Amino acid sequence: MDLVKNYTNYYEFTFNKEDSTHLAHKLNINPWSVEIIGEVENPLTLQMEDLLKQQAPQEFVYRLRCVEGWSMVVPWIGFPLASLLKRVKPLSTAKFVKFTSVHQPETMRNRMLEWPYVEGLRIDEAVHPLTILAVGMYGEILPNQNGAPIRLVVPWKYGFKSIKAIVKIELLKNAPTTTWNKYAPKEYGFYANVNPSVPHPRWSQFSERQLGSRFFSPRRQTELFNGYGDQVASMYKDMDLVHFF
Ligand SMILES: Nc1nc2c(c(=O)[nH]1)N[C@H]1C(S)=C(S)[C@@H](COP(=O)(O)O)O[C@H]1N2
Ligand SMILES: [Mo]
Repeated sequence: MDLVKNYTNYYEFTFNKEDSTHLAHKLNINPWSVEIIGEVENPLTLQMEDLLKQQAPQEFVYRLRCVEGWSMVVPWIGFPLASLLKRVKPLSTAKFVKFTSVHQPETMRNRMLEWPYVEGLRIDEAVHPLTILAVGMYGEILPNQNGAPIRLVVPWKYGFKSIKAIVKIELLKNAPTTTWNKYAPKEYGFYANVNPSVPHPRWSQFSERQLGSRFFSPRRQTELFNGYGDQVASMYKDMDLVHFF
């Protein structure tokens, strides 16, 4: 757990994976609300307390594979995104979901990218049962640096899709522009499905360094869809995964 807590990517604060632990402590997460709007019948703004009351948190043990080539196993506490989206009644015109992180410029002082951090999914990906909103990990409340109070986790995609500190969820007709894709479109695709046979332009994605394994362990061979192919491959059956990387 110490490893997951102290090796985080939180670029609004820093490039450094250790410094985000103390820098993110300054984030103000109380009160917190999440707005769910767009192509929905019943738009909502939910206070964090109410949101939690309506969802029964469960544990989901997932492998997290970062695009940088490391991975770890994290026991998240959360609930399927689908169960929250059900409450706003998506219209048939809702084809994509856009997620926006909080932006608190007083504490988020790294100027690397344009903030707020934005991510997106196709609607079928968003309502897939593996896609969760996490509010905790290791049986405890989510630490700030890991995305408190609420973050997305999409286990078959590279870690950058799993956006932290969500304040807004918008259902859209068209694909949103997302932070990493806008910054370097040739390096970070919209889909970002884990795929060992599509290298990043600057490094291979064939294998990964496993963080937190107890003993020295060799690099793990990266699996297509991070090993979740049985459950998700059907969503991409007619798609060229090299073109739509
Ligand atoms: N808002 C926000 N969300 C984010 C990031 C970020 O910098 N800002 N980093 C992403 C990246 S690159 C990864 S690998 C994961 C890391 O999650 P962890 O730090 O909890 O392990 O969070 C993702 N979500
Ligand atoms: Mo990442």
